[in-house]
Amino acid sequence: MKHTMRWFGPDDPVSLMDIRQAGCRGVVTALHQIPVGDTWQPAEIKKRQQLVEAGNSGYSPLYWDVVESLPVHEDIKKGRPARRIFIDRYIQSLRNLANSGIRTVCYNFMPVLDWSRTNVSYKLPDGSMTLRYVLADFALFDLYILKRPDAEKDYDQPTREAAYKRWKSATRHELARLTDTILLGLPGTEEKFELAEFQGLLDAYRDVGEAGLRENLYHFLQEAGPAASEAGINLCIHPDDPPRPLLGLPRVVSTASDISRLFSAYPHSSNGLTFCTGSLGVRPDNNLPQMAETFASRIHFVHLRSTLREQNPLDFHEAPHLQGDVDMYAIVKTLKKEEQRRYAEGVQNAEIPMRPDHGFQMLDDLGKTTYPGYSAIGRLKGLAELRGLELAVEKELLFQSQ
Ligand code: DNO
Repeated sequence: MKHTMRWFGPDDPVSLMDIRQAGCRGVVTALHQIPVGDTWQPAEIKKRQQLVEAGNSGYSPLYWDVVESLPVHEDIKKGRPARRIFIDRYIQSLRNLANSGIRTVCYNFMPVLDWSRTNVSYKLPDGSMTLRYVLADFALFDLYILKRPDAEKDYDQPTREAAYKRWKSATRHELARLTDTILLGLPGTEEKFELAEFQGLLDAYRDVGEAGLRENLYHFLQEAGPAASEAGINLCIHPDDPPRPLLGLPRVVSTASDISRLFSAYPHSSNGLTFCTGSLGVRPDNNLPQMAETFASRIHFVHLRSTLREQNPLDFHEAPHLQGDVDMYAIVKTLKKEEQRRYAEGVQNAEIPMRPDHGFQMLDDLGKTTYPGYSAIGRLKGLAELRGLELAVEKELLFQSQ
């Protein structure tokens, strides 16, 4: 696998030098400064490429390998008439990226929110910090802070009771922190949603529903897919995180069946997947090793990370990369076999870009402010472990083939 790291751009406290020292060559980045829905112009793309390549001096030269993300405008997700304009711009951005030599583009189709957690600094007994999602805290926000109409029916009695208890005992500071965490804007931005406008954003999906969101995703793929294929771009959709509906919003990229359906909407290999083990692995009914095998030929980008379901199986926190509920060995083995198949068949760019997804905040990073999940040392630790696993799997496969 090609080892890559995410870089949020010039304002990222983790530097390109850090990424170089981690032993990566591929950089995963995006033009976060461009408003969602605007075209990524060739000059802006070039500028970022030059920035990434600026410090290159022989050993471990860096290059912009993967776009994460080229965000999809909400009007496309909602199927509004204006989607025509935004899809055209999206296609233009894809062409501009392809002309600059960038061929892997990650995106997601989660309405309003990207990934969601209830705590981005959950302290573990050893003092390191990780990301956590507790359903009762989410319900607390939904029922007592946002006060979303009809929210009650989305939670069972024990969750509602737990949410009420937590709400009664929480301090103002704790409630403010929870609100801020849930309203975090898109990754790579400092922006947050405002509580007052948030309900309006959710309401706009009331008439879309699950079937509508699926239709809109398939429409997007049928329009943008052929342009991607023609330009030689691999689109890779990122699954929902967590993989279930939130705040009354539908989510349609959470299970194996969701993924099969979106592949059939435009059955070309450029309509692919970001195999994010941390997102998909939260659901016990997602059999990850099996999904990796089923979808292997359509996996164009990999996020490796593990989660651990807690006593209430709807709660989880992010675990060390090789621990938790994800069978990382089985997954890495399937991905390595897929690479071998691609090599054998002479597929161009047979190596699959992989990044260690998230990492604990630990050691010297504890005092620093970084994007949640994206401090340097925790990700480096994850990457180091994954590289070791990969090497062992490689040797095992070699041994088996002799
Ligand atoms: C979180 C990330 C996601 C991902 C987007 C892709 O850490 O994995 O925010 O970048 O969903 O569109």
